[in-house]
Amino acid sequence: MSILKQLLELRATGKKGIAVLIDPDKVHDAAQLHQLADLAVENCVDYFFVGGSLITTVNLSDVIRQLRSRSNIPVVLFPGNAIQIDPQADAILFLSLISGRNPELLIGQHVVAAPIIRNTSLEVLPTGYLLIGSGRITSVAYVSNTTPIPDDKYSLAACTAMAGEMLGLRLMYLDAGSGAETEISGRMISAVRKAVSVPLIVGGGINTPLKARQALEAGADLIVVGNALEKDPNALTGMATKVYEWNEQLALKGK
Ligand code: 1GP
Repeated sequence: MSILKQLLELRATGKKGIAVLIDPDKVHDAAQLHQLADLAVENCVDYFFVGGSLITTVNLSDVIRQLRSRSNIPVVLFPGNAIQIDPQADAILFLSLISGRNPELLIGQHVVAAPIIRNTSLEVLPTGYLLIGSGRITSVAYVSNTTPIPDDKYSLAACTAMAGEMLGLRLMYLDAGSGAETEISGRMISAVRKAVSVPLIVGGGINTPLKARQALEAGADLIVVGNALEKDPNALTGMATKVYEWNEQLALKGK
């Protein structure tokens, strides 16, 4: 089944998913990656997202190869720019940074990337990417040269997502940025959830089981966890358990 179909199924059934974000710059050695991959398998993680706002190393390809050698979890590219394309991955988030007004990240990089992607078998996932303010300037806000939507401007985020859906984007990704001080509030997630029917991905600053649960309750279909695992890979279990419990409860209700 294509990844888009899997995400649409989450949306349609009310089930939830979890993705682990791996920033190649934060990978120090193969052992660290293997540990994370093994934990991801144990915790039934749905996807690996691989990428970063700025990658200064040349190990993207190697990271994907290592993940592949260790698990069957699909690898989805989460690129900060057009050079972060690797044909070994399963899919690519074809991100349009619709919360910003930087033409390079609305269409410019896409023009560069399109012919390269066309020559691969990567599944293309057209995704509206919305950066939400989180207290301090994150790397992604700085590198993308865009102003995040203020965290209390619910209607602005909702209308942005709505416009993205009308433009044909198939997924929405609400992101506070990696390592955000504050995760996206439940009120913000639910405002966007009500505004669009496409699957909703939420990430940035989710680092405890409680925050994971709150994002799910507010309407995230898929949560993304990265920074917390760079500090403590075992933190994955508590957050993945919330996703598992949600899906179990849903299955019980259906019986
Ligand atoms: C960042 O949404 C991802 O783009 C994940 O954020 O690294 O803070 O978990 P964290």
